[in-house]
Amino acid sequence: MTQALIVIDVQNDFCPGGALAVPGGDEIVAGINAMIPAFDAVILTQDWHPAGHSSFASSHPGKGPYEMIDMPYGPQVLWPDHCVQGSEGAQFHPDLRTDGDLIIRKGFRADIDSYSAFYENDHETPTGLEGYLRTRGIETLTMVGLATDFCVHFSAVDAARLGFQVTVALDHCRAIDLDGSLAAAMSAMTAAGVTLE
Ligand code: VGL
Ligand code: ZN
Repeated sequence: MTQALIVIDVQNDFCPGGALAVPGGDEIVAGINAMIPAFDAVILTQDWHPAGHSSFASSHPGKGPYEMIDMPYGPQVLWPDHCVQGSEGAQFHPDLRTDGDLIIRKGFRADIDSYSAFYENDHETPTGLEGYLRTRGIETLTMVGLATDFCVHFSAVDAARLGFQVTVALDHCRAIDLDGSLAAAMSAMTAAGVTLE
């Protein structure tokens, strides 16, 4: 059985001092590095937005970070500017092992956000990760990274719906926890058949 570790968005902007810092985001780096040798494949994702991205509050006059707006594809949280392509904030945490097999970048289209590693937030535009995993014969995924309630959550639910066997290693994740988003994410992952450990 080919087992893959999917390391979600362990980037400077999601760590303390970053633009969209997740509390304790940097605490998971050493543990993730230690997991890597046990896997047949290691895939990292990188949030990778153009300047002026539609998920940034700064792109919507009169709106502030963490407010909601309606996008053509549904409701969207507005974020501080983060993970701008090529910026220091978009780089992986400097201590993270990045010698994995594939780095998949997401959120690069100006008009649509992408939390999931599999589909953009319209839930229908694929990133290509499914095809990569299937053509390598990978059926079992362990997910770790940032943030538990956004990109890890949507990646895990999409992967389970696509038929992968998915475990989220919660000790190796940290959450934003906005208005109950962590509890909602845990319920959604459980309902989708994701193993939480
Ligand atoms: C993320 C908010 C905006 C994440 C990415 O990686 O969870 N959250 N962009
Ligand atoms: Zn983002």
